[in-house]
Order: sequence, then C-alpha cells, then structure tokens
Amino acid sequence: MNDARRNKSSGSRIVVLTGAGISQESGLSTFRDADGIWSQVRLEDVATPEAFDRDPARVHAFYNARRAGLLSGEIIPNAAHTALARLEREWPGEVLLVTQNIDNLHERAGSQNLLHMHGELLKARCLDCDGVQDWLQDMDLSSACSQCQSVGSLRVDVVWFGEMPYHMPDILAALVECDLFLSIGTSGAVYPAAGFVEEVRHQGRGHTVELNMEPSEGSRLFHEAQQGRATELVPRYVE
Ligand code: BJW
Repeated sequence: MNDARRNKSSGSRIVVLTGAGISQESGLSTFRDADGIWSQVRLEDVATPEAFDRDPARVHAFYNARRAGLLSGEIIPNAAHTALARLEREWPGEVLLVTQNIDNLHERAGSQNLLHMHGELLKARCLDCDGVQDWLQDMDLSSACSQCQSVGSLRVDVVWFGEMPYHMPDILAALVECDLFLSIGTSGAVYPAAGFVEEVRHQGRGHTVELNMEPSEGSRLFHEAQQGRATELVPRYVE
C-alpha cells in the first residue's frame, strides 16, 4: 500500500468499496459473471420496486432462498474480509468500508466502520411505518411488522434498481476527503458506486486502486489496477 503508507504518520483516510467479487470465494454468487445471479433470473423480475408490486411472493422467494443460504452455516468470511477488518483495526487513520453487498460477511469478519449502501439481506423494512428490523426468517405476505403490527407490509431492506442507495451524503464526503480509494470485487456496472472513482479523481485527491478478477468497466480510470482473486490480492495489498 505504498501511497497510503507514505501518509501513515499523518493519519491518512482510506475508503474501501466492495462488491460481490469479495464474497465469491465464501460461496456467494456474483451477479454478472457467466454463472452469476442475473444468468439465472431476470433482474426486472426480482430487483425493482415494480417487480415487488407485481409479484411480491416471487420477490420474497428469491430473497428467502438467498437468506437461507447465508444462514446455512456454510458461508463464512474469507481472507479478504478478514484482511480489511485487520486494516481497520491497525490503520492509524480512518478506514471507511462501503459495501454494495447485502451479506453480513464484513461485520462477521470484524469490520465496524461499515456502510451497506445497497441494504442488508438480514433486515426487513415496513412499507407502512418505514421501520427497519432484524429479519432472520422467511418473509411472506402474512409476515407482520413488529413496530406497527401491519400485516403484509414487509419487504427485504435492500436497494433495488431505481431506488436511492443508502448513506450517499456520507459516502460522497468521504470520497472527496480520502487519501486512498480501494475498489474490490465489483464490475463497475451499477451507479452510483461505479462513479465513485471519478468522484475521487475529479473532486478529491486520493490515489485510486482497483483489485478485481478482471479489469472492470471503469478500470482505466484508476491509478492502479491489479487482477486476481480477492483472497490473494487483498491480504497482499493491505499488509
Ligand atoms: C472477483 C472474484 C474474486 C468475481 N475475486 N474479484 C440507465 C437505465 C436505468 C437505470 C440506470 C441507467 N443508468 C444508470 C442507472 C441507474 C441504475 C444503474 O446503475 N443501472 C445500470 C444497470 C446501468 N442504478 C440504480 O438504479 C441505483 N439507484 C440510483 O441510481 O438512484 C439514483 C441516484 C442518483 C444519483 C446518486 C445517487 C442515486 C440503485 C442500484 C441498486 C443495485 N441493486 C443490486 C441488487 C441489490 C440487492 C441484491 O443483492 O439483490 O445490487 S443489483 C446488483 O449489482 C447488486 C450489487 O450490489 C450491484 C453491483 O454488482 P457487483 O457487486 O459489482 O457484482 P458484479 O457481479 O457485477 O461484479 C462482480 C465482480 O467481481 C466482477 O467484475 C468479477 O470479475 C469480480 N470477481 N469473483 C475478485 N474471487
């Protein structure tokens, strides 16, 4: 981590963006790889507010299956998640981890300064009272909100296409102020996350690095890009 390391004594700030690629070696599918989630199901059928209005049972079933997988006990944090948690613990400056992932592998690895910009699979949101609650069970049309008791009003608390990602003002402020922006395991196909590197290049001053299996759609915008598996690249880069 040469550039950030140069500023270590001044307490430099690091923003890390992660995507599905960092959880792939934990056994979770990515979206746009050949065997990814969007090769099995059309995003228009499961990941838009319109899909939920049309067929909530289908959308619930899609997320219930992914929630069951995450809670099966077979999906555990890998060396890349662990390396980022260690970086946060040991770095003398600030490390902000922004994840597009809805799994809980970063927090299970020990990361604490973490923003889930696309929401969380293990949370439910009530369409009536907007309350958010932990949700480890299957969700269906008879599920009731524990806060307002409304029945049939719960949806998984994730950000679908056309919805505003969470924490955007905090993320944009951190990007402008950071000394290092590290993008890991994301294809750069989905905005606004895909535009973060340009935000740093145009509005900020940070060094920008991509660690991904293959060059992403915005790879050339980064100062540096390394290709390979997250479990190899991330521990090597942050140590
Ligand atoms: C490895 C690896 C290993 C594999 N090691 N690497 C034109 C028309 C309509 C809409 C738009 C449009 N242009 C822009 C939009 C907006 C739209 C959008 O971007 N659409 C694009 C498709 C063009 N975006 C939105 O609607 C967003 N909201 C929005 O923009 O609001 C307005 C706004 C404006 C201004 C500021 C702020 C807001 C919302 C997007 C919501 C995305 N939701 C999903 C589903 C969430 C819930 C769920 O999980 O089901 O989020 S879609 C899906 O894609 C998921 C992911 O978080 C997201 C990103 O995917 P990710 O993580 O990059 O995965 P992959 O599979 O694409 O890539 C994995 C990478 O890892 C690959 O490169 C591999 O090579 C690599 N890899 N194994 C290292 N072992």
